[in-house]
Amino acid sequence: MNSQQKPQSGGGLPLVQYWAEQTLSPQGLKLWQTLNHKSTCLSCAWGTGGQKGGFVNEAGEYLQRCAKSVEAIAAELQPPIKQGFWQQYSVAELQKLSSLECDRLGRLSYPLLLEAGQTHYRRISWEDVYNISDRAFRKEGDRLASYSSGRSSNEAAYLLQLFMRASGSNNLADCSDLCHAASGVGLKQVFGSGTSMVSLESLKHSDCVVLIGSNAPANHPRLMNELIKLRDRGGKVIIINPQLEIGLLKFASPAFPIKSLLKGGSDISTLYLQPIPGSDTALFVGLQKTAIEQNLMQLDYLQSYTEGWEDVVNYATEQSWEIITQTCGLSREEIEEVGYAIATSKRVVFAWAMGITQQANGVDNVRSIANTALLTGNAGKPGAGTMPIRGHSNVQGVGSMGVTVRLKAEIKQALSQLLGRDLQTDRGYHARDLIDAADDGKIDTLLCLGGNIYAANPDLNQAKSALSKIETIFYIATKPNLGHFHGLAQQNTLILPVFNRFENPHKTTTESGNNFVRLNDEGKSHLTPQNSQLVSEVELLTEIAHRRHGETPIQWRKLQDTKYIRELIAKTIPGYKKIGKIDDTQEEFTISGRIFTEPKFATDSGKAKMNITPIPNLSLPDRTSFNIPENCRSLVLILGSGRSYTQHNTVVYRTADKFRGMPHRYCILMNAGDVKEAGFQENEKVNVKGDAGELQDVEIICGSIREGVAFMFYPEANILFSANVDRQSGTPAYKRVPICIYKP
Ligand SMILES: Nc1nc2c(c(=O)[nH]1)N[C@H]1C(S)=C(S)[C@@H](COP(=O)(O)OP(=O)(O)OC[C@H]3O[C@@H](n4cnc5c(=O)[nH]c(N)nc54)[C@H](O)[C@@H]3O)O[C@H]1N2
Ligand SMILES: Nc1nc2c(c(=O)[nH]1)N[C@H]1C(S)=C(S)[C@@H](COP(=O)(O)OP(=O)(O)OC[C@H]3O[C@@H](n4cnc5c(=O)[nH]c(N)nc54)[C@H](O)[C@@H]3O)O[C@H]1N2
Ligand code: SF4
Ligand SMILES: [Mo]
Repeated sequence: MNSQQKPQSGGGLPLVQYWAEQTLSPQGLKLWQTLNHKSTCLSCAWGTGGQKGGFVNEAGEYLQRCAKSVEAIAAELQPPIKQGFWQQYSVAELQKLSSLECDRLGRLSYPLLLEAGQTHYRRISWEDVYNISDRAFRKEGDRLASYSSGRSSNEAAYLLQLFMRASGSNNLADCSDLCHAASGVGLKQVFGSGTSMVSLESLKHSDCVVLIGSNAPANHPRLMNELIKLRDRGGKVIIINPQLEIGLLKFASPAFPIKSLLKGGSDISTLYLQPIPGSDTALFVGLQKTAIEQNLMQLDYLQSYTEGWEDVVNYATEQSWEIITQTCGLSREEIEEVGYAIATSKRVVFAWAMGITQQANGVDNVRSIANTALLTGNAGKPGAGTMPIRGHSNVQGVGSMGVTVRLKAEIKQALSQLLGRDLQTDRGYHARDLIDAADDGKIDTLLCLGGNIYAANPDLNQAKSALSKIETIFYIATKPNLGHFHGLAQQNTLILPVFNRFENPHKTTTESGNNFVRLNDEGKSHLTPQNSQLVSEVELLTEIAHRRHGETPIQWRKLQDTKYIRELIAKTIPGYKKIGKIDDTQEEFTISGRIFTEPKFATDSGKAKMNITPIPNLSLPDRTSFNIPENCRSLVLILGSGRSYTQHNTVVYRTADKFRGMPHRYCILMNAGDVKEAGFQENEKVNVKGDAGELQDVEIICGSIREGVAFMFYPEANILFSANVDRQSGTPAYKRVPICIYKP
């Protein structure tokens, strides 16, 4: 694919084609039924769907389902993996499969066990599973751990943490540790609440959105409708991203068919800045400096509603423009233009995703955005505020339920009472620490509620070897993934098949990124008792807990009726009171205490707490530290690893990314100037080396990316690097990885 063939807008035809292919396929009818099922979309946390039907967003607007949603459902509607498959293929053979091939095997349909010394997974009964779990969880609490992903329900997540805490463990690692942890930590420090303060309704009143480090056209497609509407009402969209993502320039949304057809899409960005990766704090200090120098800072607001603002103002004043511009690689004029646009808008929403959080200074990045919002009076009023754009469809709910190593004091107290024991919450392994702890032989048992802890982590070889030191690993999943074949335990690896969200035999709930709780109806699976033995996550977790802890202090089996779990949630989780009655009222609701429409925040004093955010000192190793052969063409680059619209995290659905013109998974997107200057050519195959590994035959693709920067797909790229980790949040710096490309 050459650059002329790349689409001229995001969204549009490639996605419509996909809709058509899927919905007209033999499973098309079931797909339509599922799209209309009253449950939230499986894919991202924008939260489309729920009680009003599959196509409705939180504001009750229709036509809000995107192709990603179809893709996720289509994958779940696959037939069960063929009888005899597990006897036929050894693990060594299964390890050769790609992510896409793993997913295409079909649905998992009965429990599987791989024992030490065996070459094949084999079918076992649920009774065998519970016997193994009973032994595995009778260990010291510190040596037990869980990992979870954001597709499970609030109810399953609540049970997971209750069971782990009842077993004496605070090792509740979660995919959010690799994702938005920096947002939670940073926002909590500033506002006393770690989630978005903006509701979808509030977003509709904004006159300026600053979208930072997010590829929303691919990853949160229905957010684009809000940006299109904002532009239509004369508002501004300011993009901050080292890569020119085509869908951020122009986006063709099916919700606006006329514009899509006649104009090839709607204009999105008003201003687009391409900073050096990892430098956003410098840019935001520059935006603050602009507001201060141009007398646009909201002094009355700062004095009335914030603390610590003097330090922040002094810091921004003292930093020279030279330091700021050198660090972020943008000119003073560019920064001032954007700073002026923000400071003169009336209601600004600051929204961000992984470009901000997956950095060695992720928490500082988040706080520098919050400081900028406060300095311009843009927090705590309708249409304005800070809005982390969350990833997995229920990742935020999983965190709200207490699946975290940083348990809120109020939840801790309520849970201690419920469990009749003191909870250990001082220590706990988040996702990165868990891999290191396992590597040090400190973990005996790991329970994975979904996800792919192996492929989501940096340094795949380390992840593999660390997991192999754990005695027993339980993978609760709907479909096979790379982790099931590479992340093998020392003694017993179990894969346990469960119903997905739209199949559960009971009601469940989920929480969107904008704090809206949805109710999901009971459903039915296309897998029948004749060809499968699925259980619900809730049934599985309650049974494991019952076998381990009996009936005291909790009657675990009673919780198989999820209504009782919701009653416990209502009693113990802040802001969730309404969930206790949701079965009767059917009323979906916004969690209380999180959306700030007045400048009174959730801190002790009610004021926002501002602190300086140091400008990072960024550097890159030179080529000698990569130990590559001398006298070959080479170039050191900053790699950002992320996703294509045709994958969902570690699960690849299709190989090409048409929007970026990347025809397959082993491509490296580079700036054409860099390619030329270092003596390479587009489509040439090169070696890519990081501090932990190397990939060969990676094809160079030229794209709209800042000089000195490259982009590759994860999880393939995770073999390359070990990643710096943000000290404050534990998030790996997946977006600023030093690499060297060379031609041996
Ligand atoms: N189709 C699809 N949708 C998804 C997912 C998926 O895998 N596929 N995953 C879901 C999940 S779990 C998540 S967390 C979200 C992720 O959603 P995003 O965060 O939008 O996705 P990423 O691809 O990780 O990259 C985000 C953007 O950050 C930019 N970036 C890189 N470095 C920097 C930097 O230093 N500064 C700035 N300002 N920008 C930078 C990249 O160019 C890229 O455009 O998507 C969710 N939705
Ligand atoms: N280099 C690099 N690495 C990254 C990132 C990056 O940008 N760059 N992003 C990071 C981010 S943001 C995230 S969130 C993580 C993602 O990390 P994870 O959440 O660990 O990974 P996923 O690929 O989303 O997990 C998918 C698996 O979940 C299982 N699953 C799906 N639905 C269900 C269900 O209903 N129940 C259960 N029990 N299982 C289910 C399926 O088996 C599927 O294979 O990766 C991180 N890793
Ligand atoms: S925007 Fe997100 S929640 Fe909405 S339909 Fe698409 S994937 Fe689902
Ligand atoms: Mo994520």
